[in-house]
Amino acid sequence: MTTHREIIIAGAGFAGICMAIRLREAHCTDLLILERNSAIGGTWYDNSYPGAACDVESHLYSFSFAPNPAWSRQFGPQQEILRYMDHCVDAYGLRDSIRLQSEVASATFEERTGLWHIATTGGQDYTARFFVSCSGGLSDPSYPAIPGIDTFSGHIFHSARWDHSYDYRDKRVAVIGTGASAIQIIPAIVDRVRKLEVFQRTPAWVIPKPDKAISSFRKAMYERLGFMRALYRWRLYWQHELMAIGFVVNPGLLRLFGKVAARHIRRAVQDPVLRKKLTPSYVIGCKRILLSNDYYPALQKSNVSVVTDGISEINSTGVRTVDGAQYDVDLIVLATGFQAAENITRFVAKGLGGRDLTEAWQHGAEAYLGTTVNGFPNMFLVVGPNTGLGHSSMLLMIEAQVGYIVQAIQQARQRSAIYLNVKKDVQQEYNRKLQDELSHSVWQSGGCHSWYQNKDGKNVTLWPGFTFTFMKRTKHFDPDQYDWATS
Ligand code: N01
Repeated sequence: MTTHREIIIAGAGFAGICMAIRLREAHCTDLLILERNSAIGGTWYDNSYPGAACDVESHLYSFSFAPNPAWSRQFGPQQEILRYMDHCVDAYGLRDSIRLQSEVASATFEERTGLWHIATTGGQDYTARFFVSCSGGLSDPSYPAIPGIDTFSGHIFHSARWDHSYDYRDKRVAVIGTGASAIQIIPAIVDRVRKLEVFQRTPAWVIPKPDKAISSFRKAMYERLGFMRALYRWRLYWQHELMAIGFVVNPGLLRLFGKVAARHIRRAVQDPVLRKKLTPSYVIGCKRILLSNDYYPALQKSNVSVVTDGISEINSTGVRTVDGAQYDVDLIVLATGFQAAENITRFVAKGLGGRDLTEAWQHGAEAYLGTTVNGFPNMFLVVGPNTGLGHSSMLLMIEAQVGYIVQAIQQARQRSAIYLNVKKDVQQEYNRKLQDELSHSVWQSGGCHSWYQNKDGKNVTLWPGFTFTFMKRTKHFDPDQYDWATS
């Protein structure tokens, strides 16, 4: 049996929840969210590893329309963020509009009717006039292609698929990778494990994390005096926006952060050999700047080794490096990141003339305003190509995209359109300018390769600028940028 809804949303993370809330407010109530997990939360459900917390302040990393005066810390822990998301789902009456354990496998556009046919991996079929992909930029783990990985006889899992049934206490543990996830996991487990081998391929720039508990007094003040909370959010917003100048306008300005990071490592790491190992050679900002106060202290504990020789193989008992050293372990944690620049949608999408989205994106994913793709009418992407941020809260971008999509759907309704399709030249020109701006950024010129880039080195993930510029671009939906099919 096929179920029809006017709008189907894939994913119940921050993007999907925001999309549904705003659509309902705009009286678009015939909608359904299909979520692959058995609970809502998206990346915040997946990433439940020990120590998981936000690295953007919670008063900024929350919806502008649903403030939470009760955040316990500057940087909320994962469980608290999930509770906030659950609260939003209930407060906005979305619970009944979410189908859990419903993973979108394919979405196929039918030109005659202007409908999307959506199939889930569980065999359910849906049709929808509008299809919104909110499947997230960081949802599919990247598993390293290390020879012999399948032969390991111990326990092995990815950081975003943490096996909580496994007791790692008093075990020998290897963590592969030293990115944002690893630097939270390592301090959280170090005192419980017998031995911790940290396999670092490229060191990250790490600056102190200005994290602390928010006092009861401040929480009460934010509760009673909403403008004080709003003022605080406003301050955080501009503090983060200033960083964008360094990322895209003048990478030289990042030198200040470079000094902070260099001082941090000088003060925190006494051993010159270890300090050298942990000091990156690329310009700060080229890869994500990490925030932590306990990562360097954790690495200096007596049960920890930082291994910088490349991994040659994983065998049945552990990890072998190119110098021939063998590290026998009970558990391997793959903190190796996500497939962010490839495989941007998590399902097969076929647009006009049966064209496959993967084929359309063979030279790198691109969209107009990160939201619509020529040849894929009535389809919208939240957190689509080049909407990611290196400097601030993704929720700012999500809210901007969602507002734009609501306007597009309202326009289509008013015109009784069968479909709207972004013009090819509009998309091309937009991306030409965008890539031109990116070419001056630290992400392209800073001397590193990061998950921001695809295999050809093209940056398909980040927005090259201030969030307010993106907000301005998406504030008003311009119907002239689209071809309209009407009956
Ligand atoms: O992943 P990463 P992550 N052999 O890609 C290494 C967000 N996030 O999960 O740098 C050996 O940053 C790889 O080495 P290299 C945030 O946006 C947010 O940590 O490629 N090593 C790197 O060290 C973040 O940027 C929070 O040389 C291998 C690591 O694995 C994004 O998620 C918390 C390897 C991967 O680091 C991803 O972070 C956590 C191999 N074959 C994450 N392959 C918040 O707090 C990869 N590596 C909000």
